[in-house]
Amino acid sequence: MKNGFKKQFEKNGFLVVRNVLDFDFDLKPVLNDMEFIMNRLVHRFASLKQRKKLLNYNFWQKYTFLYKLNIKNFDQYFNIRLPKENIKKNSDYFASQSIWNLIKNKSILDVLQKIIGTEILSNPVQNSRIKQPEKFLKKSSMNDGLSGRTPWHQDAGVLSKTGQKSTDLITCWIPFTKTTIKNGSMITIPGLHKKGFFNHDSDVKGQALLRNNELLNKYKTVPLEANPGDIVLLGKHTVHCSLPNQSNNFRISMDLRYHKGGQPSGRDSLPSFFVRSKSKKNITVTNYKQWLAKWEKAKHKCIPRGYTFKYTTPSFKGTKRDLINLI
Ligand SMILES: O=C(O)CCC(=O)C(=O)O
Ligand SMILES: [Fe+2]
Repeated sequence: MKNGFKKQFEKNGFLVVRNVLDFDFDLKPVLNDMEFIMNRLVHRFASLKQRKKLLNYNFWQKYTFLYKLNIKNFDQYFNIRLPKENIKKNSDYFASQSIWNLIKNKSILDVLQKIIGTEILSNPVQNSRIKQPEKFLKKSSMNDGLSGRTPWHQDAGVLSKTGQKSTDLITCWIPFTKTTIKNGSMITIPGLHKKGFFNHDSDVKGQALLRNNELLNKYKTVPLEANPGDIVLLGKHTVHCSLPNQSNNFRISMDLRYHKGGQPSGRDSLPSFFVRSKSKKNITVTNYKQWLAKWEKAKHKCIPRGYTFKYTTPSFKGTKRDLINLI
């Protein structure tokens, strides 16, 4: 018999599970590491005279100061994943011990196990998102999913063709701040995932964008509001986007992903490894340094071709899988 979590997840395409994580133990370390990165950026980009004052700023003040410096690819300093393009030997990414601990978090894996079973792989499609109030955001970033609004999409849209077909991807969205409609929670349309994968295009930012998404306006959406400690699970066909941050505060989240053992990751050149299995010998990455080594190895493999992954958009050549023909 199906358990309650699985039933709800399959019915709605999403599941909000409350109080899975502990703020001080699981989440605060990631925020501390983000602040550590900011301190390093202060050392690198601020004048000697300003440094002392800046280092005493709080998280938000530091971020705001650094943001205004127009540092190239600023989001990348805080993003878990390798840059999509222009991959070089010294390309950096936010792969901290605190994130490794989250990926392996027992309580997260216990929830996932109820949905996909005991054989669970970490999927390399992962992001961290620091979203300041939209009123402070540069216009050019307003529709950038890492720092602004995330456009309508299904997560299968960021996988390779093989992944789109055969990966049961589960997104585990983790809030580090209270996330509400006002500060840019995600919204979704329950049940629409049952129609399968719709055609996506690339938007101006190169992000996967659901074709004809204006048709969704007639649907009633559900906000995926959550508190630190909660997790939000999404399926690969769950239609979702995120609202603008219209509050005066920051909204920080991370999206980790997992898929079923035996399936491809959908980003074949990047690390994918068992985080839970009945067979102990499947668990080959057991500590932070091994995880980091895997990412570094993947990076070096990607250097000759210059990119780490590409979205395969449009997802379908014809119009048969366009939303307009399916709803
Ligand atoms: O947090 C966001 O803005 C969007 C996240 C998202 O699309 C995802 O986690 O799949
Ligand atoms: Fe998504």
